[in-house]
Parts: sequence; C-alpha cells; structure tokens
Amino acid sequence: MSKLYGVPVSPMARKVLVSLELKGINYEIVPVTPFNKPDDFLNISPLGKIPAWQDQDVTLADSTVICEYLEDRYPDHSLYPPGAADKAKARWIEEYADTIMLPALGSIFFERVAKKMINQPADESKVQDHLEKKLPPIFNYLETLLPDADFLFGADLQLADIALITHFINLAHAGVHVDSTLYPTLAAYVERVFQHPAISHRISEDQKMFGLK
Ligand SMILES: N[C@@H](CCC(=O)N[C@@H](CS)C(=O)NCC(=O)O)C(=O)O
Repeated sequence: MSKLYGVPVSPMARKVLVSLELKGINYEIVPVTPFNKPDDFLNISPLGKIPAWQDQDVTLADSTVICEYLEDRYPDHSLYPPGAADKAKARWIEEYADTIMLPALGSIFFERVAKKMINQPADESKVQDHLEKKLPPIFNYLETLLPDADFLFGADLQLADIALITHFINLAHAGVHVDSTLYPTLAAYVERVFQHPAISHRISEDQKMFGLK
C-alpha cells in the first residue's frame, strides 16, 4: 500500500490528502509530525519536512512534487486546467500558496494551535503582528485574483484551489476568518470552497482530532 508520511492538520500534507481523495487513490497514512520524526525520516524526506510519499516505485518529498507525480501517474480526474497558460497560472498560485501563505498564515496556526498541542503558550504578539502586517497584502492580492463564482478554473476543484484553501482551513482552526466587508470576493470564495465535500470532510476530520466533534 502507498504511504503518505505526515498528519492531516499539516497544510502541506492536506494538499496531498485532498488530491488523493479526488483522484480515488488508496493509501495509508504514517503519522509523522514536525515534533516527532522517526530517526530514519531523512532517508524518506531529505529536508526532514512533511509530507513525504512512498509507493512501490518511488520515495518523494514536497507536496508539489508528490501532487505532480500523482497527476502523472493517475491522470484520471486531472487536478490542473488544460492549456499551457492556465496550467502555468495554476502552478504560480500553488507556488504562492506554498512559499508566501505557508509562513504567514501557518505561523498563526503554529502559535495558537500547534503550540497548544505540545503544551506551549502562544506568542500572541507574533499573532497580532502577522494579522496586521503579513495577512493584508496576501488578502489584497487574492481579492484581485479569485473568481466571483465556482473555483479558480471553473466548476471543478483543482490543485490551485486546494493549495490556497489548505491555509485558510488552518487559519479558521486558529480562530481567524476573512472579513467579508474588507475582502468580499475572498471571503465568499473561502466559504464556497469550505463547502466542497472533499474539503468539508477534511475540516470535520480535523475537528474530530481536536475533540470538537
Ligand atoms: N515545500 C514543502 C514544505 C513542507 C513543510 O514546510 N512542512 C512543514 C509542516 S506543514 C514541516 O515539515 N515543518 C517541519 C520542519 O521544517 O522541520 C512542501 O510543500 O511539502
């Protein structure tokens, strides 16, 4: 059985989990957290990060690399739009989510949720600093980028949507919601994507894990 190393509340592992679900691929999850890595984990993930993937053919690290591999290996239910220009735009959005949104939104989740799980106090001054300085440029950019209806590339949820929404899920777990008066398009998009069955399933699994359901 193919193995996904990581935990579902990791935003980057969640990207892969939703892709696996949409493509109908069987896997087992091997729970590895940033706080609890097996001694030999660097053999699987050279940078020591989650997620990592292993099947009979390959061992891979990095959510983008894993999702591209899954797309190549299981092309049914494609998670990219057709056409070179739209595909490049989708990859840019994924890159933006992974490199800009992960540290900005992820730090708030880390302070308020992950630290609680390891019995450490949140640094609320860091959270406030991120809320005031890091989030507005990101939200302003997304407000210009997102559609008023459906998903980024039409009626189907694709990888670019998953890459963005995974960070908003953790932001919501940290008690932060998009202000619809300031960012109406972004707020409506987040609400719409949260209702997609593959996304609402992940949110409710997380809530079970947090003991909220
Ligand atoms: N570019 C990587 C980033 C992965 C990443 O930063 N994962 C975090 C958890 S969400 C991690 O493993 N952090 C622990 C560490 O850096 O040691 C990807 O997309 O998979």
